[in-house]
Amino acid sequence: MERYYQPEIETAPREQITAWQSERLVKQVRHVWENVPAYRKKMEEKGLTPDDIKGVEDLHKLPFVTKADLRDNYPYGLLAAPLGDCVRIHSTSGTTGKRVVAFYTQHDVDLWEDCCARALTAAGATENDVCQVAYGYGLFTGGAGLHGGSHKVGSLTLPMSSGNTERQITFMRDLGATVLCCTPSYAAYLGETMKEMGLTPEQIPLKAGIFGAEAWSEEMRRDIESTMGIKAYDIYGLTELSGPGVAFECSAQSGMHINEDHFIAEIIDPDTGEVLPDGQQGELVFTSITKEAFPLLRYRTRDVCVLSHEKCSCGRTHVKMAKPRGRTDDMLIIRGVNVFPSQIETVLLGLGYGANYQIIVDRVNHTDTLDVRVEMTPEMFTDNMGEIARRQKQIVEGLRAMLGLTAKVTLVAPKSIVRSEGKAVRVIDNRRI
Ligand code: DLL
Repeated sequence: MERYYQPEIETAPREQITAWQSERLVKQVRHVWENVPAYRKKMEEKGLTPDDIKGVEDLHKLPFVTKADLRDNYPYGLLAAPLGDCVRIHSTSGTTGKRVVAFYTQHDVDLWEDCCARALTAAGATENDVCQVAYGYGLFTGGAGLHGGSHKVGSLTLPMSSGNTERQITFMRDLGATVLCCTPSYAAYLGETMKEMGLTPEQIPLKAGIFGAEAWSEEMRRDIESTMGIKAYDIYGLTELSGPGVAFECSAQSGMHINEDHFIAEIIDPDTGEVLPDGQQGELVFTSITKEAFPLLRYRTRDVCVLSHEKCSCGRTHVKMAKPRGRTDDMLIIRGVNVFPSQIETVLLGLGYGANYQIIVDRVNHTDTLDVRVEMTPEMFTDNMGEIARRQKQIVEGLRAMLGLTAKVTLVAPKSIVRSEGKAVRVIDNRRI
């Protein structure tokens, strides 16, 4: 039977959800207008006052907020609550430019943890579970978010943080951890290490995993599920909106329910800014309607995704987002062709490789080059040159069918590509240097 953390909210009828959203949006617009001069200025530039926003139907009138706005107003410029009311800061893991700093009141932390508790409950966690949190703790939101959610559910929480892989496995076995929270790439690494230690899925106490913070494919899900003998659920979020738990997967494992009582989602055409209908792919835009300290109106996430309002078998009524394909800023343009790293991953996993690969893009004689380095699995490892050449050719053909591009593929020995304990970095684009 499906369990919910907050059934009256998670299964509310559409009219109720829209009513909540309208009421909260109106309040939020007034809140930022009164407390954040930068927002007021942006609205004034469009000739808007809070009176122009009477409900969700007026959302499209509001200006977008972009990462550049966050940078320009760093660190306190978009703070909408008195500093004395704020209790927490988190920050993005971004490596370029200034970090984004997000603020939380106690109320914001509470609502965020509720969202994570919904995700954990949807993955089957209860007060009788042992929940191992192997997302990083600190400025990153992964550790803190799932940790708080796990407390709310009442699970016994193991605050492991990421890294120290053998110790993770020892604790998991000694304490009988049943739920694992970490990035999918770290889950794959943990699974690989368990296999090397000779552990079979039956010897691993886990039953579920909650994996997010980076794009991962269905093939990777199947690999992790079979290695650990678990159900692997996706979870989505971003620091700017709170952290993990903006959306999460349910038993249907076919997209993530967006917590619509806290966030209004839109899909827009990234070039024109036009709002697109359900089912069309575009850039995901969120408005946070319950946050006090750091509310964002129409924030452009750069994540490329599709929304669906189709009825879900789990009974939840909140809109679902498909797995993000990647980010508009992750998308590589190689010889004019748009390439998402996730497409390359799909080809590799489909041919039986793991998620240990590297994509190297360069420009030689004014022409883009695409090199893909792929690790052989221990089972397929060989030094037979004929066999290696056959396998490389097979990948080249798979990539050509998927992308319409010819790549140079190099198979490398097992364990030669460095593993990630957090978000994996798989693309090296030398063209920008
Ligand atoms: O990654 C928050 C998080 C922590 C989510 C733990 C899930 C689990 P940031 O570091 O600010 O926050 O990065 C946000 O990561 O805009 C997406 O591009 C990407 N991302 C997050 N979750 C997913 C996912 C956290 N499930 C950025 N699938 C987002 C694909 C994801 N991409």
